[in-house]
Amino acid sequence: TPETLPIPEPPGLPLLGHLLDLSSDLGELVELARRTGPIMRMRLPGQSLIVVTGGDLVAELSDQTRFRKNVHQDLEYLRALAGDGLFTAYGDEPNWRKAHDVLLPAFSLGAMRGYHATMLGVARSLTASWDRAAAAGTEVDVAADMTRLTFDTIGLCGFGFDFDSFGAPDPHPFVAALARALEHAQKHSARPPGTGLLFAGADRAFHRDIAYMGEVVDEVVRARRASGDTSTDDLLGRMLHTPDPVTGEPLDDVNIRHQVITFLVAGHETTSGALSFALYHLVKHPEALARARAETDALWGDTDRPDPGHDDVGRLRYLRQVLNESLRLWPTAPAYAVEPLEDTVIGGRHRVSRGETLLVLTPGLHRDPGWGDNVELFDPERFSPERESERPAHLFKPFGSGERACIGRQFALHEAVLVLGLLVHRFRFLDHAHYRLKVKETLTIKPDGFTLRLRRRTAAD
Ligand code: MNH
Repeated sequence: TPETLPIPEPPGLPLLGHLLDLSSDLGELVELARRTGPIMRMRLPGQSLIVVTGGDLVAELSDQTRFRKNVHQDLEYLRALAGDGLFTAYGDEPNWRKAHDVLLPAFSLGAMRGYHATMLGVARSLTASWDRAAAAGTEVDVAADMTRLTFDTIGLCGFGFDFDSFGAPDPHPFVAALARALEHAQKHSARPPGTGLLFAGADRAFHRDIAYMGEVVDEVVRARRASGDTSTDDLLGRMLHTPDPVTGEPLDDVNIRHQVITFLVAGHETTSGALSFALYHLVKHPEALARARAETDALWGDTDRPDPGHDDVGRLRYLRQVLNESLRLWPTAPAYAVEPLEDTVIGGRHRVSRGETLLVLTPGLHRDPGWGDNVELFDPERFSPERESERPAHLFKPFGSGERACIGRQFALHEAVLVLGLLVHRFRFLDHAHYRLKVKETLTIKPDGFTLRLRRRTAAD
């Protein structure tokens, strides 16, 4: 057996262990990892977890013959909401494989052709709303509007359901219930031990919200069944009418409810945050913005109402680099966890046990020295084709890893690049408040309080 060394552990408190570190600010946790090393052990009341940020270690953890996704305590808690849906399913739960096989074709690169027109329609609701803000001289709350956009997009592309977030002043009650439930789940993970009773009221509200969301989803499913529509063009149609190749059966109704909620959760916050951070970086880096804008001008000239086709999105290469670089610095789902299939040694010297949580903290990984010296610098050139081919594998994991990686990746990228293209082509962004980045953490991250004023571009600028 090789010599093994204990995993470094930052100083913690006697009873709370590292609870305060883990529930504090993400930037501080990344900084703690930077000081402590590529791997560190954190202790929580009743459990411990290992935080990994080193590129070599993450490459090792990406070996699916030795590691698989770990459903840790926070994900476990989300199962109240998303059950055995794709994101929260255990590795050996039969419904994971079944739903994965049924849904994977709906997320292939080719499938984006089918969603493009719907995505464009929602993007136009956003630009119309921003046109009004530009004309009135009012500011827009970037993250709030990106959330309206991504929610409506996944609602329509996934289930033919229109939340109409740009039409109504208040969010749809479903959106409000979901936001409350996610906030509750987030707070839950930071509760000190033994304080459960204090939260009884909040727990009841959480379960009320979940019950309400279940009813809304069940009604959408009932309406689709009653309509006699058996097409498989959207996610719901696929789930209702595609037999699983192995069992020959479609997904059951409870599982479909869990999947719909999963897609609504997973499909909007992360993409909305990614769009918001990308706009933030563009606003703060005029040379990158100019280059992105030139790229859209080359495609769409100075037409007032460009009509981007599906293939145009693939041509916005620089904007795609901007988005990647933005996801490097601020990966909006900032961690994923794996567990060893058997007791093993990692990095040639640290013993880890079967089933133990190994949390990959991606903002830390994305600052590994393998990225070069200036890891804090926003530089979309890191994602130019030449530089990408030189980079070691496994240093960039905004979408997780392996078979449990993000199924919605192409969907998110198509939607985000399309929208960024339309926005930089149409508007000048005025950083009226000299915004200083403040990251808001829910289960995902986004820029907090980022507002812009807008001006429509004219043919001359
Ligand atoms: Mn997504 C899993 C990040 C957009 C649906 N997503 C993951 C994981 C990460 C992630 C990281 C892996 C989590 C884990 O290992 O525990 N997702 C993102 C980011 C964006 C994103 C950064 C946008 C940018 N995701 C989307 C969109 C959808 C979606 C859009 C749906 C339309 N994601 C999922 C689902 C899973 C997932 C479903 C779980 C997949 C599985 O385990 O089979």
